[in-house]
Amino acid sequence: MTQTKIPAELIAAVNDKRRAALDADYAALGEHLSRRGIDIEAVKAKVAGYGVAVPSWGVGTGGTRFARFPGPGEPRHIFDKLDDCGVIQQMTRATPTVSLHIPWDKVDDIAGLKAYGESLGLGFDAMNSNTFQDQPGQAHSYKYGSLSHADAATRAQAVEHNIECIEIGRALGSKALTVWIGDGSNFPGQSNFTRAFERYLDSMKAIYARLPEDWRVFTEHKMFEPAFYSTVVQDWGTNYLIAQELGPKAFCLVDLGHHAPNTNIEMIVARLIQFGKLGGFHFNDSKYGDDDLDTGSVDPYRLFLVFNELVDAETRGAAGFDPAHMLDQSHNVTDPIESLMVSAMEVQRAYAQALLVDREALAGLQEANDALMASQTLKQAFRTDVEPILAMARLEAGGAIAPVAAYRASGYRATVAAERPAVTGSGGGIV
Ligand SMILES: [Mn+2]
Repeated sequence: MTQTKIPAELIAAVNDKRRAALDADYAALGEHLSRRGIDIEAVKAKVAGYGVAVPSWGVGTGGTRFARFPGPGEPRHIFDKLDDCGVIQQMTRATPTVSLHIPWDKVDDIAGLKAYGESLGLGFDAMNSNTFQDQPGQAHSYKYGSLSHADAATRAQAVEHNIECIEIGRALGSKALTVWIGDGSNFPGQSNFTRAFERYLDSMKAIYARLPEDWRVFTEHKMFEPAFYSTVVQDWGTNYLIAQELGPKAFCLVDLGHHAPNTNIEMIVARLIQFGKLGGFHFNDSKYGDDDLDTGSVDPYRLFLVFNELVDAETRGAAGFDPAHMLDQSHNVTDPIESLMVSAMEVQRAYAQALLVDREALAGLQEANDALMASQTLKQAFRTDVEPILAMARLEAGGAIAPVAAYRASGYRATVAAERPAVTGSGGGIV
């Protein structure tokens, strides 16, 4: 029996008030879509089957390098974080898994953690290692790098940490490890690009050798920060080389915020799919850099265009296509639970919109070099308000028609604020 943090009767009461309007909107959209030759039930079934993982660190208030302004009821540890993730899943029915960060989420009783997740209806997605900050009592510092560090003992320590993440993940039922390193340089000449990358590859090969048979490893590129002149894994080209060097269990992870402004990310996605190396996503949004804003909050069209490539690959049955979907955001001025619920729905929305693209028509327009109508074909799908499909999928799965409204009505934040005394310095936020 799944434990629910918010009474089902409360969600049902809030839903009841919106039910008639939803039924009418769903019927109207169904009629509209059927004129376009689209079966709304088929789209809804796909949306209902879609899930995106919530990052455990996302339920705490994030921060910038200037300050962090904690909110009330901050989770104190991974069990509190799982409670919050359980609420997000209960409301949206779009986030069945959680992505953990080690050592922030490390516990002695891993079996107990797994059971607690299961009791909330949550599974465990990709494990995230952390060699971008030092932990208390650590023998070697990562100030000048981790997996690519000039010192062999520091590299060995970072490799060992990643292997530990695999072991913990294995006990939790996870099937993937995500590796992002902060390694790089702040000054021209500080680091030898080639030697640093050689050392990184050697370290990653040692980690790769310890991957269980049914596991994948995702490497995540990032153009800058915390290193401001160069990073060792700076772009998708380098990331692709890594995946190629390591072998068939290695894939590239695309964090939407880890590129230069205006980079054509959907095209990167298409390339990685074509060559069988798209591992997955960290969804977020940005205006200037790695802003880690809520997914779809700044540029929902870009998110749609990414999903357009994913649905294209899904439709044609691209070989080895099985990307992992995760959110990776930092919430500075919102209630993290609200942001994560809205973001999960935004990802679902982009998926639903991409499912509406008339792919046969689009292919014909592309062949005929009809640029205007080809772009209009995408726009027609993007402009369609698919909210009734998402809301109906949520309702039928036991979730909320309007998750934020139901969550606010529940008073969950005030309840946990009373139960959880404010803590300082808990791992969480700035990634
Ligand atoms: Mn990320």
